[in-house]
Amino acid sequence: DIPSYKSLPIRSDAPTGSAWGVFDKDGVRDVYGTLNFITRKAVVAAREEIQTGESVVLNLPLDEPSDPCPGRRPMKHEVYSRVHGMVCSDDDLHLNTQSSSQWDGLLHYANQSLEKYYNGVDYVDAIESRTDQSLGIQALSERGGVAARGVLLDFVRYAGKHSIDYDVFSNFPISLDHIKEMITDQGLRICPGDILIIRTGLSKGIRESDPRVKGFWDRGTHIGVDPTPELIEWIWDQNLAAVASDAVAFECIPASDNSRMRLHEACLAGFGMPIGELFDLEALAALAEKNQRWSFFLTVCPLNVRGGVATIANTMAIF
Ligand code: UVW
Repeated sequence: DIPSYKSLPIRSDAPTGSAWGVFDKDGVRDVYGTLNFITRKAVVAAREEIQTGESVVLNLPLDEPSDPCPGRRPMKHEVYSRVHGMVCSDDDLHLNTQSSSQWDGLLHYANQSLEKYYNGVDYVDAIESRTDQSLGIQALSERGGVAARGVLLDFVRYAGKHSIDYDVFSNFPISLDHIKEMITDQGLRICPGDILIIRTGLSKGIRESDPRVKGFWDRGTHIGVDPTPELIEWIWDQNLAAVASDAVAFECIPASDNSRMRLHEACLAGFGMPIGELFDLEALAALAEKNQRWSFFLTVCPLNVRGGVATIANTMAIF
């Protein structure tokens, strides 16, 4: 009995197209959003995806990209040697959770006019006074982490096949039609509770130290899906648990209508759907191509930080 996008919202105080209240149970306000689509049955079914036993980690090295989004400090790593006077070492990490491969949690982006997060949690309570940490990233650990079926749509492969010439350092918009055609081309089916991953090719540029990675923040144009109303409706109606890509923000910036971050507002604040960004999809794509299979078992073990806004990706795919 999940309402279709056209039936949203179900609460009169909720923004247009939001899922506030959809997953509440017995008067208890939900904090897991679309992760509720990953039922136990869906996890058990997803184990069918494990066939060869090959696994691949989707995290970039934590110090990549070396030039993170402005305002985000790159990771600092210090090693302490001869701790306690023994041949024994510790290390300290100072990092912004969004400077490398990451999952945006539900406290990352609010509905901008209401200044409220998913399910109506208020910005002041969650971030300024810290009196309501219910949507913090710790919630993912409390629910037992994330294990699900993952599907990869490989736009690099698709563009090669269809002779689409695109610049991965521009705001090239990946459209809903592209997505549907990739699903057909790759012989995929999308199931409720799936985590949908789109490879744009940006992680190839980052891994290969493409000089254009430096300064791409100054250019301010970022590849990703074009967040049209039709695309947002499609994402909800697939009952996806989460979306991710190797792009900076999953959505292109600016979008084809010049808007910015509309998908962040719709997914994070509206649906309660985590967004994965800056994933390293190169080894995943190679393995998928070798096996000619673009679905896999996916696990995420998020940082357990009370009231945290995001987490380093800690994501792994198993074929
Ligand atoms: C951008 O950096 C543009 O996106 P996010 O804040 O989600 O990382």
